[in-house]
Amino acid sequence: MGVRPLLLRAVIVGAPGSGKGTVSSRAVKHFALKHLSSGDLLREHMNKRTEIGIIAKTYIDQGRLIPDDIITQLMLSELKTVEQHHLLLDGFPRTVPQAEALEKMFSVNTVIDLDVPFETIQQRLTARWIHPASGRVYNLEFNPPKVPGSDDITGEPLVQRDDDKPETVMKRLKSYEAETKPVLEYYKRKGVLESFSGTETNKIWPHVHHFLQTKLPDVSQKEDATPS
Ligand code: G5P
Ligand code: MG
Repeated sequence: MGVRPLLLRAVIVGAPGSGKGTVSSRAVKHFALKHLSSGDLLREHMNKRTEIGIIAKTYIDQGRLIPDDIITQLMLSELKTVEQHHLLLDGFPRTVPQAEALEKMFSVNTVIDLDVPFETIQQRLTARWIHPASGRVYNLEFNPPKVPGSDDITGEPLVQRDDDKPETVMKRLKSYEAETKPVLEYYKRKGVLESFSGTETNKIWPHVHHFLQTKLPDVSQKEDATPS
């Protein structure tokens, strides 16, 4: 048997609205990795009104986490289809039991923690618009669509997420404190946690880019690490 190359098993962690999706979409433009977002996957199920989607909606609309067994089963079965690739997981794991279940499948070797103050986040989420089919994310101030209300690539209408209402955002932030902060401790003890602090993704991204370059070659044609 030959020696298997080390596959990147990365997780991006951060409070709701900290920029996980934005940073991930930049990372996939520069590095040959698969991005898997638990939130995007759940929203896909909700749009298709699958059994999981119907259950998920009752939790997401209240700003609560989906029960560990449901989300773990969903994500682990999805991960089996992309096992051979370098991976960037976004939004999973979000509790210590989820992290422990993931570790039974493979060992996470890189954790990118986006440390953004809560006040900054609350402002951002009310200005967020998304293209549901692709998961593309816009922000009216930060990265507005070229045509107001329309997706840049398909021209389809953009929508706001139901869970971006101010009272639901507060609940999501509380759940992050209580349930996801311990995941950071878990990965810190494992020695794989790298934290990036700041209030602007454009300032955080070059550091994340530099860090990822120590793990994988940049396969983009671009000279710099600025967003496109
Ligand atoms: P999600 O979908 O994983 P969250 O709450 O973790 O949801 P969210 O809201 O998707 O995370 P993000 O990906 O961290 O945020 O941030 P983003 O979308 O990139 O950026 C947020 C906004 O800010 C965008 O409009 C962006 O354009 C803008 N922005 C970015 N950078 C800047 C900047 O520098 N300046 C400005 N002005 N704007 C900026 O999960 C949703 C729900 O699914 C369930 C839970 O109920 C969860 O609440 N769920 C799970 N439940 C249990 N276990 C799991 N593992 C689960 N995963 C999902
Ligand atoms: Mg996201």
